[in-house]
Amino acid sequence: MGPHPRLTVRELRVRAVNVPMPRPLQTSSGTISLAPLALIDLDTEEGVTGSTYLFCYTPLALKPVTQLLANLAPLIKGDVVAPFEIDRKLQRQFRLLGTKGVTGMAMAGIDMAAWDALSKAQGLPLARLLGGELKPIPAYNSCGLGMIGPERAGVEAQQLVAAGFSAVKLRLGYPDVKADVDVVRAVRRSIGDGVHLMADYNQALSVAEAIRRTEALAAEGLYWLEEPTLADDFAGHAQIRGKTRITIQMGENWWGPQDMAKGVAAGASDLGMPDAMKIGGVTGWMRAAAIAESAGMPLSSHIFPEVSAHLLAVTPTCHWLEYVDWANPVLQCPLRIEAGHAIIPDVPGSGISWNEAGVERCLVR
Ligand code: SMN
Ligand code: MG
Repeated sequence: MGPHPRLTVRELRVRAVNVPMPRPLQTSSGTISLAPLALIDLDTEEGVTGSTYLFCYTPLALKPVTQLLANLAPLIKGDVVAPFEIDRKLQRQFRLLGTKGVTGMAMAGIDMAAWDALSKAQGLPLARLLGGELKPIPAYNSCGLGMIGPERAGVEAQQLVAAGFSAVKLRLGYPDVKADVDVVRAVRRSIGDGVHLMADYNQALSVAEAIRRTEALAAEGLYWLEEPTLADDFAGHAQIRGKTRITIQMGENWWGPQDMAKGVAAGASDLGMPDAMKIGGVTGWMRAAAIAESAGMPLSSHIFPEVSAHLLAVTPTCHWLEYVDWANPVLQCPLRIEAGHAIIPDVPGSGISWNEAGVERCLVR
């Protein structure tokens, strides 16, 4: 093999889609029934295109995100595809505005697309480009189990396990703790003792209420309890963690590795689960993985299963991949799950390419 060319940014193309979710997700902080995705294609002068998507949470944020990406395109046009350098440039660009929110999302999208292009140019799966191997990653099924009450949750939990998983995640935050406990018991009865059960409060509780509810849930065998209180309240999470035997999980709302470092320093959680977008793309994740390694903190992923599978493969404290199927209708090759593990596709890049017919169906014009 001869030397490979340096890649140069030629164009950034962005599309907006609202993808209907097979199972709408009722969380304590609102229901999500559409996946609002910004689809990003970073074209290079050398003919390689890097692709990725961003999850915008609400259709209200979809256009602002794609618009910001379009505004950034001229800024990086002609730049070498060197994610660290692009990150440095955009961090400086947004120093005054800040990089939490839409700005950080757009930056992460560019970063993930750039890494996808780099690995395609080398003919390597992203995990291999980063120095890893294509190993199966343990995955839990997070495709449903919103706040749908004990009866429906019991039925749905069985369906999620039947898809080949040995772990599922349940959303909590009912009006009272008895209702939370009832749902947990209904799901446990339905899946049996051999399946791990994670639970997620999506920031619903005050610290005092969280301490009361963790007492009531302590004997229910939960594998972890996620975001019992406000995500940026690290001291509050540390207080809750100090009072319960339940393993506390958080991280989907860490905005970049520095934010994560503060949470780790505060002892806010036992476990971490960065979101590939909010943590700052592949570049941000690699730095987060180093923080987790030095803290001895098991690291799971938050949504974005396609790129997260590659990232967990090179994470020293790799724990669980959160499997969601929300982007599947717009993907040419959805992530495969076998025996409860995500199978990293043996193709150049992250394995994300568009099912154009699906994109057309969901396109927001
Ligand atoms: C979640 C993820 C994505 C959208 C809404 C809620 C949830 C999770 O917090 O961890 O799966
Ligand atoms: Mg969560």
